[in-house]
Amino acid sequence: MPTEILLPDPPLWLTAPLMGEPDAKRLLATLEAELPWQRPSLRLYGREHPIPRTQVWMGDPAARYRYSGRDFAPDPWHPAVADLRERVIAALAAQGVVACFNSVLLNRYAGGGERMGWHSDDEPELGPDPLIAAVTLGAERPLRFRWKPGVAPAGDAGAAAPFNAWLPHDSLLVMGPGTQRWLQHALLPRRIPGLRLSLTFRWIHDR
Ligand SMILES: O=C(O)CCC(=O)C(=O)O
Ligand SMILES: [Mn+2]
Repeated sequence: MPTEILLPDPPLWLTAPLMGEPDAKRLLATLEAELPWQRPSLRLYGREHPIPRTQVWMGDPAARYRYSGRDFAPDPWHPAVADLRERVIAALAAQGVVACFNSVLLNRYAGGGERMGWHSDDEPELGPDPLIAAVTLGAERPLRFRWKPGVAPAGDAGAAAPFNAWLPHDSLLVMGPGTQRWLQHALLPRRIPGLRLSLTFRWIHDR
């Protein structure tokens, strides 16, 4: 599995292809057809805004997740997603990384206009330095990263600049410890047609 290191510290790396065809294409079609994709509204400055994508929160029953003032109870594991979790864990083990995940946020972007704004995955229930594994299926789009104020690496200006991680179909992006502490990421709108799904595997701690 060819792997490209995008950042050494915090560790950020991309593996592709993850599963190969026809598995990746079949998984995309299964998730698209069988999951209960939802578009919840989030409250911002007293107003409700439907999120600019659809999503499913899935995981072990205890893996409840809070963000933007809402509490999401997980859907039970779909067998295809449970299989993918095992594949991701095996791919990481082959890279010398021991990881476990009790939940996954699945995001569905119907086209280039659907998006996710700037954020870090730094909710308290993820723990201080989570490892998050993100699988992409469908349209290749860039996940954009920017350093938080005051923590950009010293040296040439280039090292401190925002950068894109282009995520192809059937790829695995690993955001290692420190990524959420030091960087933000966003899936910005782009004139790139086509459906894209992402599955971000996480470990949710008990509160
Ligand atoms: O769709 C993506 O690649 C990013 C998803 C993401 O940042 C998240 O689920 O927290
Ligand atoms: Mn994220």
